[in-house]
Amino acid sequence: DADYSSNGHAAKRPRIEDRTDYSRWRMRDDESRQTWHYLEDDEALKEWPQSISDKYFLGLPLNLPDLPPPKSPLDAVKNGLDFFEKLQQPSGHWACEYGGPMFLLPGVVITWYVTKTPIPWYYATEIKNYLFARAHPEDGGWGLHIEGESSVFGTALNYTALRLVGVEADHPKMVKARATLHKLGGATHGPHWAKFWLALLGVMDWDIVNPVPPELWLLPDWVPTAPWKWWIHMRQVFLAMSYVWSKKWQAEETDTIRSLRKELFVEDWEKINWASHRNTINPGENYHPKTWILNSLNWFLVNVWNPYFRTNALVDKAEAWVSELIDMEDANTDYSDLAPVNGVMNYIVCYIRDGPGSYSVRRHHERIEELLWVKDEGLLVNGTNGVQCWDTAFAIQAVMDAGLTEDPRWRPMLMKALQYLDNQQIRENVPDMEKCYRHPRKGGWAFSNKDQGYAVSDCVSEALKAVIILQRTPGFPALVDDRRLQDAIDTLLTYQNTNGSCSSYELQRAGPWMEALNSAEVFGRIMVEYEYPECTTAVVTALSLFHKHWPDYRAKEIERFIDRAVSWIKTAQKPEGGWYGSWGICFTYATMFALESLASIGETYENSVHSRRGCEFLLSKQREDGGWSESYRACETGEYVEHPSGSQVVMTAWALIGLMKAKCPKTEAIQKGIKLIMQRQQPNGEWFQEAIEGVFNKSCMISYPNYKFTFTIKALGMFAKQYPDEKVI
Ligand code: LAN
Repeated sequence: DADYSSNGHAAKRPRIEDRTDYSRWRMRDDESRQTWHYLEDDEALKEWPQSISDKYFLGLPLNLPDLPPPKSPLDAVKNGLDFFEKLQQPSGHWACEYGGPMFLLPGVVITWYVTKTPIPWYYATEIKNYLFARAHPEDGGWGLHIEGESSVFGTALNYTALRLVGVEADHPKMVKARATLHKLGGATHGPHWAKFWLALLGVMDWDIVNPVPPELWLLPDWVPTAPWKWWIHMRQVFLAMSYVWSKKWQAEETDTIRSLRKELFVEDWEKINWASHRNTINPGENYHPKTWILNSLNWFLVNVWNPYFRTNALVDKAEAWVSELIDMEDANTDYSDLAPVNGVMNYIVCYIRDGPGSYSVRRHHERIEELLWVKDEGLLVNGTNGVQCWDTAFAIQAVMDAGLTEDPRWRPMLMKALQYLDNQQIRENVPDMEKCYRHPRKGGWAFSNKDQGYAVSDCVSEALKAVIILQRTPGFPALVDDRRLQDAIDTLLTYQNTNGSCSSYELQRAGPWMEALNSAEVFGRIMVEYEYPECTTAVVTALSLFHKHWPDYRAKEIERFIDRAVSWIKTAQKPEGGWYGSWGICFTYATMFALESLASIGETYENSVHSRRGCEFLLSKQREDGGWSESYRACETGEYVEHPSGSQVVMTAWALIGLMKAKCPKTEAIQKGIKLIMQRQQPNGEWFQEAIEGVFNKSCMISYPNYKFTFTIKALGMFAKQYPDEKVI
């Protein structure tokens, strides 16, 4: 084979077909570890039939009967639940695709390639199909996320991924993508992370990569810029990246790599002055330009530090400490790691350090399987190892909001969901948590599952609410006992920043000035924890609910926490009346939460200016057809922007929930929105996927496919409860 190098490169180019046989794919739910399997053997097909949810994820026909047409919002809720129930997994959680970002799949493919991991033909085939399906319809390139414009980051990396899985350079779609890449300046115009991946692959020289010195981890903890104070995603990515950068490690050269050197650049590869392109970037994707401070620091590192001060002894010491922190991250997550970026980079570190065949490499390999997702368009890489605890908590709460938790019809589904959350509670803090700078997590829940094991303020809160709601419903056992609920509260109480707000994984450890060191170029607000109305509200409502049922446990602290948190929410309101959202798009999402926070202390439309202004803001954005449709652009610009494709059910549900929480008296407006959600429901109870719902780091969008069930059902259910006499058909 042409791609076998002289000494036998194992990453032999996989066979690549038109498509796989979709009736052969299955998703296994092993206590919420989700892996996709392609059954090539006909016997296995019989033993392991495709489930309805498999078919749904794959876009195969479900042939479900039509349900009785809803006569009221509550009927619509029941039809919705009827469908959604079918997607529940054996372990009790809900699964889904978690795509959107377009820089994760190339990371996985490059990691497989440089570690000489064979890529099965059915992966290769469906990766090709996914990337072709997601190429920009006009220019054939790829952007930062599925709805974004083509960029060098997206195009250079996804083009590379396609070549590594075996697509030929002269394929018409590749020719088109290459033309777009060249028009954008070629791979030299990519951001830092693109340069890192391509240097690792040996398509670029390491001189083009701005420094990622592991020595930074040797700074004493009191230094204001010490990496332990960074947002956890940044510091974990930086950690693994710094090890690889320090080693200047490169993959073994192959024909494909040699060929990529000709394909990805506008200039002659041999003539490129790599160092001169360290700061070159396509202006269209320079979302957060590097500051003069960072540029000066980089200059200093390259010209003074590296040649004169970076002694071998120092490098060894830094690499050893970084390596130890990586081991702690791997151990604390059993190699799942925080997210797919540091996950694959830790994999590479283990490969370089421990060698092929080592336990760490094999375990990383297994864990990567949990990131892959197969859908009608092909195979993609999810943003996390799932959305299990998060979606399950919202599913339970939606049933509660509709007043259906006591209905025996939904008991088996809810029981399984409760058992799932019971199994997934994190029971202990990580060992040596101070040493590896981890926040307390005992009693908490992660966004995905316990294996990953990172408690997040709002994930703990939403799961805790769901558990309390069910355990206080007649007919449900108290699986999570009081002590464990108190553990969750103890952890939640550690999440308040000095100004009363809550962040995501940790407290704010440094101020936003740290953004001066943001070297990623394509993301904003990544260097430290910020204050989030979404997370703050989740914690407030969880504490209130707990306090109602256990009024004696740490009562004073809980009351003070809530007080300070809601005061902060008020200060975060924008002059237009809305709140900026960091994890969902955008003002609609955060305003829903903020209005709920206010309502939790009795502040609603009638008695609070904040609540009223929030409602008026939402009402001013309602469209003719009764729906809402904010665009992801709002996250980038900080201004409300309409989505060109019209009203969206998820966003409409968010706005309605906010209005109903605030007891907004404009019933007609609410009714109109409810009507839109009902009209969009299909005869089998489902809603179709519309525009992307979620966001992170201001510029990158991410899909939450289950929101079209959980939030629509919640909105309809709340309406049914608040206006029991309104029919709306
Ligand atoms: C997530 C997903 C969940 C999300 C919520 C719980 C919804 C939020 O309220 C708090 C933050 C959190 C946990 C979150 C943080 C950033 C994540 C992990 C993601 C958006 C999913 C993917 C993203 C991660 C950073 C992707 C990797 C990219 C890097 C820039 C490192």
